[in-house]
Amino acid sequence: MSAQDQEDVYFSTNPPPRHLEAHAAQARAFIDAHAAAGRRVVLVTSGGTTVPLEKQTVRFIDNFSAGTRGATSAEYFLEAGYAVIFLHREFSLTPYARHFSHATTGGFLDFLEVGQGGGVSARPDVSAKMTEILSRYHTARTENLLLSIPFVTIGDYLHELRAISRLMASLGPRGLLYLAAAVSDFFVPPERMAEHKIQSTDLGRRAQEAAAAAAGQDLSTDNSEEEFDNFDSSPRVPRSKRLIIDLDPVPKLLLNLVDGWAPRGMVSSFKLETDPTILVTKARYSLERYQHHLVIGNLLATRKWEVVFVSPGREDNWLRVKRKGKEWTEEDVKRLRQGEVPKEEPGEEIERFIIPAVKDLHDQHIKANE
Ligand code: PAZ
Repeated sequence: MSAQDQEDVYFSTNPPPRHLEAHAAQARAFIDAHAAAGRRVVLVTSGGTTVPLEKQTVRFIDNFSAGTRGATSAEYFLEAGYAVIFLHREFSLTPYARHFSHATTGGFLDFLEVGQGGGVSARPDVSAKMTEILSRYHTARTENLLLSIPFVTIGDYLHELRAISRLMASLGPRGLLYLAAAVSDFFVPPERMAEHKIQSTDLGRRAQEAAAAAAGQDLSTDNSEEEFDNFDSSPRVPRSKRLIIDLDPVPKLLLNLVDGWAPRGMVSSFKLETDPTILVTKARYSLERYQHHLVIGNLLATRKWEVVFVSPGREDNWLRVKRKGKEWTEEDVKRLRQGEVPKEEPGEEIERFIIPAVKDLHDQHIKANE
């Protein structure tokens, strides 16, 4: 099947999210305003996509991503003069709020206190930091530089990504797509998805059958939405004891994005691996397969310490953060590259280095294509 056929099949069989049209209208207005002002726009995708197991979803498959990379990158893009569309997993980390919303030392209420006059104020020890971050946030909001659009499922994400990328096409080479979301590779297609909560016991199953019988349906022969087993072969242990999830591959739509949705924009994607021996090879493979402009490789364990830029016609470029009070030795770097995490926390945010390096490549992309 051609890439276009795969796209058509996927989008015609997987329903769009409820707010797609409203989100697209917001994105269009945002892009038009910034294009008119000659400002660059970046689409940052962030966080994990869920894979629902039921249409009325109680259970879903998820992944580890909290959206740190995307939310942090969005802040640095704003600092670098970009307008940012932040397409993110609902309730994951967001720019600026991230400094207080997901702190390991407590929730955001822990940063506040009731003053003597009864009003609420920031705790004195965080007041300066909060003032500075709040002021950056207010600038982004009042100058309309940050548009946040949420998604939840893999289907929502792909619909939103296509709609917004197509709008980004009007920016030509000045549009930048920075795809940092952790996107599921597998999903349950709608025709094999249970309508209701999957039952774990015979009792639940019998109750569903009784309800179906009362409604004049026979579930034993009917392969309708009430049939929750999405696996084709006959199970060896009773249904009441097992849940077999048979997932289809999510179509690889990056080629469609690069060729069709935003053909003149700069497209950079991330490649996540856990095995250090395959990271660069997989990043290069991705670049060759999708013919885009940049793959940023990172290892799960060391992603806050080091990344590698893989781009056409250039040497691999490793970016690494400084250590607190120490220099990197050759031996340290070797261990890091093998996925060994230093004991201390990173001395700074690696996005501080990633974003200027991406911007540099974007400058070159604009020069070559405008
Ligand atoms: O959200 P986070 O900061 O915890 O993780 C970021 C990341 C590892 C998901 C991102 O850097 C990334 O590699 N995204 C692409 C993942 C993929 O290969 O699909």
